Amino acid sequence: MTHSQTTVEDQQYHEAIAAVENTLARLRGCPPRELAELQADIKQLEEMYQKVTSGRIEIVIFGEISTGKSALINALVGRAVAEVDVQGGWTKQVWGTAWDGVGYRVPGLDRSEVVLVDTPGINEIGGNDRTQLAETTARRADLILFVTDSDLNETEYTALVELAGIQKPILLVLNKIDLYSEVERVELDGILQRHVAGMVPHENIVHTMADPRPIEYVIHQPDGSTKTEWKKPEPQVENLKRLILETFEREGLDLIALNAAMYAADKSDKISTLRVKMRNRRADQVIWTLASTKAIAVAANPIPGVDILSGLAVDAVMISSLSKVYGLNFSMAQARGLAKAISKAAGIIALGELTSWGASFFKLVTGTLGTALTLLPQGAAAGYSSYIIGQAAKHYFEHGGSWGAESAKSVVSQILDETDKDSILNHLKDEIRRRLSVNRHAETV
Ligand SMILES: Nc1nc2c(ncn2[C@@H]2O[C@H](COP(=O)(O)OP(=O)(O)OP(=O)(O)O)[C@@H](O)[C@H]2O)c(=O)[nH]1
Ligand SMILES: [Mg+2]
Repeated sequence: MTHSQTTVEDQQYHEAIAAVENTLARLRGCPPRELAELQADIKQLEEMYQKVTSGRIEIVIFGEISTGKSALINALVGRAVAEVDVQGGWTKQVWGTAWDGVGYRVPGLDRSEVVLVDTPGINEIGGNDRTQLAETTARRADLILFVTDSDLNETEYTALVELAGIQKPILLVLNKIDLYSEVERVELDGILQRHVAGMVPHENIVHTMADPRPIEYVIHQPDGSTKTEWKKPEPQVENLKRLILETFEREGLDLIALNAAMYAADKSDKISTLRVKMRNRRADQVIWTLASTKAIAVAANPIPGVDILSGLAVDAVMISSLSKVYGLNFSMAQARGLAKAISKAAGIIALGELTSWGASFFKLVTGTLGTALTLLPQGAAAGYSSYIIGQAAKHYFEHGGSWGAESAKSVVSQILDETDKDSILNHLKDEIRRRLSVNRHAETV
């Protein structure tokens, strides 16, 4: 991959290419654990690199089913490249076709081309998939054609709002105007203008006939008689083509440059978000494992005063493991210190207060385990307090090993306020069940 073919002297354009290159390098340099989740992004960004360096402009066509999106592609290209059908939901895949006849190429880029991208109707693919597919396709687009054949319904309006949110130029195409009288067209135009105000400027609304219905022609014969014949009028998409060309002439290079830069920025954000997410997931794993360890240990060691009952050893291991997740390697002594500080700050969680709900919790667990644990609601209390200590420690490590502007006490009470005891206990119960079922010695607890 090289962009040596470019003779473009445009700083913004070269900055955009550099942004894509840097983000690609950042993506490829991610540790293996992250790389596994970023494969699709790397591939997409490589494609974006190809796109911007070769000067490929993508026009993506969105709209509800049967509004004439595929017909519009045929009309623009001038031959039947796309399948058109009266049956709604005909186009199933996003696909593209080169629009050679457009007569535009980004100045200075020899390999530059314009591609028309057809998409399935926005109300065709279900729920999340639809949003996902539309989102990825729209993010690559340099120019969006939104096709409708009447006033916008709610689905169309929502889709348009989403598209407008990604800051790409949008042309609103009112297709099938052969079905409306002149008066109706003017009226519809006014309604659309009002409905898309703030998203699509008036001059970007355009009327087309991509595949008009046949009309009856009267033919005058040489012998003076007349006959009628049904014929399809020629498609009318010239004004759309003109508008597209004007947009390209005005900002062709800027469009692909801005687009690539935004795309790279999105991917870069994604790495950061992924890091936070993965770190969070690992931290929670550590917390659940050790909170359930403590619950079991406490339940199995009912003698007050035994160190394990205070849970300090387990909490210290938890905190030291958490510190590693956040790249801060706490020694066991440091971890103990932090565990103590948090427990002290959390002094409000008195064991007594927890025993009442703890009792019912452990009865549930012992349904499969015999009777030993029934007596020890303290186990549940211990697991729960570990969870709280773990969450507080997480906050501490997320802030680079400090309580930030807050105190340990306010952090802990905030966590307590935000924590739903029942759901924590249920999760803990599942965790304990899971652990006991994989541990064949569990029955002897
Ligand atoms: N009257 C009229 N019908 C049109 C026009 N353009 C397309 N159609 C008809 O509308 C129907 C749907 O056209 P398509 O191009 O398949 O629509 P689409 O938006 O691609 O539909 P999906 O792929 O199903 O989402 C076909 O029967 C076309 O002949 C037009 O300008 N006028
Ligand atoms: Mg189609």
